[in-house]
Parts: sequence; structure tokens; C-alpha cells
Amino acid sequence: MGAPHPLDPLTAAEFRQVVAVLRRERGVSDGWRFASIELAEPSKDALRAMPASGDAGGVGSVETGGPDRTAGPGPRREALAVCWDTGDGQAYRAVVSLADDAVVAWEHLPGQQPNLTVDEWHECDEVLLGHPRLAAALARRGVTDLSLVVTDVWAYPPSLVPERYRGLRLGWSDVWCRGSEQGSPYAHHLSGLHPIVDLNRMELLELEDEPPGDDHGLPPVMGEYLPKLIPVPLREVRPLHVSQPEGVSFTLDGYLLSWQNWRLRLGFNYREGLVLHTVGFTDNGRLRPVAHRLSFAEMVVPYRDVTADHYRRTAFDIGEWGLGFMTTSLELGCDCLGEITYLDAVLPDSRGEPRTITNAICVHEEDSGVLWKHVDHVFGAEVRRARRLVVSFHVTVANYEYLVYWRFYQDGNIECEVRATGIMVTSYFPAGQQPPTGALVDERTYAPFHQHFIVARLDLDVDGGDNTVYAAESAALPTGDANPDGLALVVRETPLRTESEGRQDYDWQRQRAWKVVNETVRNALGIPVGYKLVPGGTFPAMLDEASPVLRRAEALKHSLWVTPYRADERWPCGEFPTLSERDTGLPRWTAQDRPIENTDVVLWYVFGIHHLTRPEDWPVMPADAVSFWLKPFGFFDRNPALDVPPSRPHGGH
Ligand SMILES: [Cu+2]
Repeated sequence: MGAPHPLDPLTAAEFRQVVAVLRRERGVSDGWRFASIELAEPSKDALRAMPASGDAGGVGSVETGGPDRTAGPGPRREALAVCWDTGDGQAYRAVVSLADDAVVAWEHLPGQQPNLTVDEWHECDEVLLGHPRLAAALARRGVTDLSLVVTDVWAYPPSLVPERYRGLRLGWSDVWCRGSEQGSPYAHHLSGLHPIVDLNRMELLELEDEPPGDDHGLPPVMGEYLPKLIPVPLREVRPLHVSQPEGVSFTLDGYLLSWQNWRLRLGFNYREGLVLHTVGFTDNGRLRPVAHRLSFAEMVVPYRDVTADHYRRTAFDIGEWGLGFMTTSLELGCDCLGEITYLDAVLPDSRGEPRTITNAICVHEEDSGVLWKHVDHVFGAEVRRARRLVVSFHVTVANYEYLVYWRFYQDGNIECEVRATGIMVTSYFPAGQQPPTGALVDERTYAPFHQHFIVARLDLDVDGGDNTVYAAESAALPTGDANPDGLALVVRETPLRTESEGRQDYDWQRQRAWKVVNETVRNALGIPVGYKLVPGGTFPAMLDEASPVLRRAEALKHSLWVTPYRADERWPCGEFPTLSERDTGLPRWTAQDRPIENTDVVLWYVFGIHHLTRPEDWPVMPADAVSFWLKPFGFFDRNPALDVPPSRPHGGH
């Protein structure tokens, strides 16, 4: 490959260079950790100023055709790094120029806790498993084989941090026990056993140890999922093959992906994981921008249970842990079926050493049922099969997995689906009762209710940068002379003019959706072009205004927030939610109540899974799927998939 495109993720060599520069120029030594290193993405202006690259830029549109040209003067490549001195806990943010091999900015971040790192998770596990106090507590509960024990450290919610531990990089942990060597790591929760850890000194501060029940909270549960460990024989199922004998219909040139009029760039970083850049659709030979950048910017998982095992259990899986860091390798035929193209991802560990996640991103096509059809009563059926291009990645956050699918359709639709699977957190519950804030899932074992909120950051650029968001609502007109049967249904579109108006909630009664319109571009019917955010999987936070959890994640208060684009407004619950008291993201930005009309807007869509646990989710949870859509709404002049060819019957295509 030639020179990287300015949006390409940092390479292993670039990570090493950033680390070397910081060690040399800022004395970042062995006692430090790197929380994150990522590409400092070039500004929109810089991207637009680039020679025609075949990307869907921002303002205006770019002719399609020809290969991606990365030659020519692009923006200078820079990296952002956050690191901290574990000795004094002080964190710093650096901007490093890769071209100049130099630090161009170095900022002290007093009072901020950078994100937690995978290294800390593993090192904490090692320290705890080697600690005599934990071994003694386990022995009292009848657990003597430490090779079966798993710990799982979480960040401490700041409002619950005991006074004596204020200011520490504080973690609390669960302790789990496998039932056998290859038994599920999260099958047996040792309820009431919680180490409290100083993650900078990697030191056990205290060990909460209050075993519940006569059986020390170790009831005989069936928490296994491996075929050899489950008490039921495997059913029969015959092979299902997906075959594309003539190859796939997409091309991937570096990170530039083209398929069925769609064109976009893939990106990846420690925090958001997969990022989709410069998404455009070629219409009549013109590449029309749809989105500048699409990603997940935060995920908040509050457990809605106040018992000793769970009251601290609120995770910020993106801000605290990072979807990129948690990304796991995909396996052909299991995670993805058919003709698959994989991309590896490279991320640094906390010592700055690059690590490759092989097969981190999956790109493939899927059949998606019928695209359109009509049966002419004289001439018979005309039918088109739909297919979709899927760009996906999977993350494993300790016990849980999130599977993220961005799907592009031939008719201009984009669907974003998230599937949650993995193993629920469970703990002991006394026999003969029903837990008030969870569900029994096994013997004397319950899974607390919880919610998975995801904040999608949707930087749409519908046919250019300047857009207006409308709340589009359906209304039935009152019955009257002009509407005698009360049948008239109208749509009311209200422009959202300011950030306070941009705070929107789902409304079933009005079938509210949000249309992102470019007033300066009209379709052939004379109507300004638009894309609609069709909500799905959105639900209220159901957190009291006085709740410290809500104070840390005020972003959860609404289904949608709209802000004017600012390059540095990326994290809806704040840049450093780890041990943070307040949400310094969306509520703070939107308190300015800036105008959002006819400008470059960013939509923040809050959706996810309101997880009322059930026995069927145990011992491993069948994937639960939620999704939302971005649908062209007057973006095209007619059905843009008229030109999809018929399939060849009987196995052809
Ligand atoms: Cu869940």
C-alpha cells in the first residue's frame, strides 16, 4: 500500500513512533501507562481540500470513478495520546506529529482518570489471585483450586467511593468460579466477595467478604454452555452453505469500501471500535454524501439493583473500557457466513506496544429476502431479491458480548443493529422468594435487571454539510366538514432550531421520527432532500433526577440530541467518564443552546436494550437484537433500486 489515506487508522509503526516521541520528549517512562493512542482525524476542511479522492466528502459532491487517489498533499498526520504516571496518578494528553516526529501539544489533565486498560484488568486479576487474603476467603467458601477462579474488576462509581479512597484510581471486583477446568467463567458468582483495588499501585485495599446463605452462596447451578458440559444432547441440523462462485460485489481498496452505489471508508480506534467515514451513495453518476462519520460514542450499563453485589455496577463500556480495546477476532463460518473479507485492527497496550486483533472487522454481503415484488395478474411476477452489505465487529466486555452490524441496502437504507449476547451477571438469592429487581434464572440464583444504553454519534451530511433536523410527526385531523370520517392523516414537520429544541424523545402516539434535510438541494419533485432517522430500541432512562448515575450520564435523558458539529465534541458523557461525577458531554455542550438550523449537525441517538432478565437468557444469552434505521426520505426521486437486476432462478444469481 502507498501512503495512508488521512483517515486510515494508525499503523503499528505509527503507534511505536508516538510512544518513542513521548518517551524521548516528555519522559514517559516505565511507571506510566498509555490509556489511548489514536489518529487525530483531519478536520473536515482539510479533507475537503484534498485532491479528489473518490470519497463522499462534506460540502458538495465528488465525481465517482477512478481509483482512490491518495497521492498529493493531504493533511499532516497526527496522533492523540492520553497517558498517565501511575506514581502520582497525573494524566496528560498529547498531540504528536508523525511527520515531524515531535510533540506538538502536551496538556496536564488534573483530576481526570483516563480510561481503564485491558492490561490493568489482567494485572489486577493476577494480583488478586496471588493474594493470600483472597485465597483464605475462597478456602472458607470451599474453593481451593485457584485455577478455577476468575476476578473481574469494574470502575468504582464516584458517588459511592468511600471517603478514605477519594482520588484513587479505584476498582471493585467480583469473584467468580468455574465449575470445572473448561466450565463457564461466569457460572458461579461468589456473592458478597468483593476486592477493592487501587489500580495505580495494583494493591488490594480491602476485601468485602460476607457470604450469603448456608451454602456460602454456591448453589448447584447449571451455568455451562460447552456441548460436553451441558445436560442435553445436541440437536441435529444440516449444513447451510452460502456460496458466491463468481465472487463478491464489493471492493475494498485499503479502507475504501464500494458496493452497489455505496462508498465509504472504514476506520477503527480504541474507543469507538469501528468508525464509518464519508458515507455516500452514487446517484446518476454523482456521489452524494449521506454521512461524514458514524460510530458509537458511549455505552452506559446501569444495573438496577441495590444489593451489595450490584449497587456499584454501572459500566461505561466505551468511555471506561473502549469498544476497540474489547474487540475480538472473528471466525469464518461461525461469526460470519459466506464470502468474507476481514480487516485486522492494531491497538496499543498500556505500555504502548502495538497489538494486532486479527479479523477484527468483517465485510460481507448477505441475501436479505425480497427487495421488491409485484404479481401482474396477466403477466405474472416480477421480483427482486435484496442483498445488503454488512460491516461488523464484535466486542467482548468480560461476561458480555456486543455484536455491531452496520448494514447498507440497495435502496439507500442504512440499518444499525446491535446484538447483545454472552453471560448475564448473576448472584445468590435465597430460596423461596422472588427477587424484586431481577429474575430467578437458576437455583438460588438471579440476574438483576439492567439497561444497555448506546449513544450513536451520527454526523450526517445529507448532500452536503449544512442540514436541518425536523421532528416529523403524524397527526389525525379532527373530524369536521372537510374531514367527515376523520380519515385525514397529515405529517407535521417541525424544524429543530436550537440545541434545546434538539433534545427529543420518542413518541409512539405521534410516530415521531427525525428527518435530516438539506434545504439547498431539491429532488426532482422540488422537495428538499432528506434522510430520516427512524428510531428503534429507544427507551426512557427511568432514573430519578437525583440519581448520581443520571448525573454522570445525562445523555440518557433523551432519545435524541442534536448539536452543531464541533471537532472536539466527541464523547456524550464526557471525555473521561471513569470515576467522573458529572456528564461533561452533551448536557454541557447543549447548555449553550446554540443554533442547529441549516448548519453542520451531529445527531446523538440513544438506544439499546432494556434488559428485563429471564430464565431463557441463562446460562448463555440468545442474542437480543435492537436496531435503528437511516432511510432516504425524498433523497431520491423514486425507488433507487429499480435498476437491481432480476435473479437467475434455480441457484443462479
Ligand atoms: Cu443485558
